[in-house]
Amino acid sequence: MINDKVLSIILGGGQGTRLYPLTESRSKPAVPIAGKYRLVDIPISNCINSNIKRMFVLTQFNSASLNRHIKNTYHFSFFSSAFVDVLAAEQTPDNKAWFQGTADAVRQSMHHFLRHDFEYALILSGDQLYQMDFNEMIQAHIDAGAKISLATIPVNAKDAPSFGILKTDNNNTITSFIEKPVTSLLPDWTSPVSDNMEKQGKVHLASMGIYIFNKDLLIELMNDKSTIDFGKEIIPQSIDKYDILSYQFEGYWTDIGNIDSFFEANIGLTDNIPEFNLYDLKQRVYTNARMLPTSKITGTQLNKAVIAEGCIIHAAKIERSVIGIRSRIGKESTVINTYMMGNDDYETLETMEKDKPEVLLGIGERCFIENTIIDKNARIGDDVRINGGKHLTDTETATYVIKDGIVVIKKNAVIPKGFSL
Ligand code: ADQ
Ligand code: ADP
Repeated sequence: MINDKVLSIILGGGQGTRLYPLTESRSKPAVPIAGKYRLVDIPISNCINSNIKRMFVLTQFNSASLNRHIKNTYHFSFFSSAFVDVLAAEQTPDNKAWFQGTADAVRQSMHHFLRHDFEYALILSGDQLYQMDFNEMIQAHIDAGAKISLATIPVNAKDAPSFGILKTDNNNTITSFIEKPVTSLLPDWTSPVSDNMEKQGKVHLASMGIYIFNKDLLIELMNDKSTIDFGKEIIPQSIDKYDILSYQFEGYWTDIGNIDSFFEANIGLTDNIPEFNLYDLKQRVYTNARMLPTSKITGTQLNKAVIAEGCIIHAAKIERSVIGIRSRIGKESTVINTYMMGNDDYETLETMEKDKPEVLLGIGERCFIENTIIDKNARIGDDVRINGGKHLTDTETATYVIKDGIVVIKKNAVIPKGFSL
């Protein structure tokens, strides 16, 4: 079986500045998405669904929540060779630095990979939402006799400057590649695409940041210590030297590496037919099986609400929002266009009596919250009004950040009664 020859390497994130403040106290793979999952569950689930069961997650720092999540979630049989190992940037006598970029992260971890028997390294980004059968890509890689393959997708001119853009010949061999081209260069970087893609203006072929390398070539490339990134150096420098296959994908795929796209991807799950299908039992998304109680909802008008387990909700109205595990929302509150991540624990009557918190966990009574991400364990007092939107300018305080009009309430933040934004 080809998938036995594959080792998967998940790039779990650099400094994490683009998703700040969600990455202030956790590593990027541990960022909660869709009410009950974490970012890392997406590439791991795609691997499991493709029967690729040996995975490394490379991360800049080792967060307790990431390790706990992996340990609590991915139990494989004692008799299986499957594993998910987290490798954090480590200081060694000859390397005192953090991972400088994606290729550097792989280089610094090579000695861990080489302990395993594999022929192909499947390198994946940790911040993308998609469902893909990697076996088809691996088979295409083998059939084409390629040394490197890139998964590619047609994108429009607005999105193209965020990606590596490429051109191919008739055999889907990549002939040129440019990392994040400026808009003025785009007219020279179009590709033949299907009629459906052309109709949507998606005429530029982008790298999805999903790579297959033959093991021997990866070892050779990693010996050159001057290369830091796959997109900036390894791929452009390899074009003229090796056959690189473009494996074109036309399913749903989105990069969720910044606050705006992260927010849209989560809120998109409330659509009638979301582009990302969490209900496909053949392509399940796995996560920690928490055995939470069901959600209890009283007197709430719900419209396009995605509500995770264990919530206690008395709100007046929840619209186009994702409400995460163990969320609590008080009476007469309205939540619109919001992603509430939920809580790590419940506040019990005993702890409330003992700690006498001024503001309870979750959203209080008579609040109005719109266009907001509420990170885990936040406390939002009664009569709080948060009206996010493009009218707000980017800013940061101790308890929240505004980015692109989206208000992000920080993890564990306390927003006092009557606060208004
Ligand atoms: P970007 O996503 O901008 O472009 P990059 O910032 O290198 O590239 O991130 C790729 C992945 O690696 C992300 O999941 C990121 O979190 C992770 N990562 C980044 N630095 C890391 C580090 N030091 N240690 C561990 N993980 C790290 C890339 C390609 C483009 C392509 C897009 C598609 O360079 O060519 O079009 O992905 O999204
Ligand atoms: P989830 O996947 O449900 O978000 P986490 O692993 O982040 O779970 O844990 C949620 C909370 O549960 C943590 O913040 C912590 O309070 C508690 N917890 C879970 N497992 C442990 C553990 N092994 N040790 C200490 N606390 C834990």
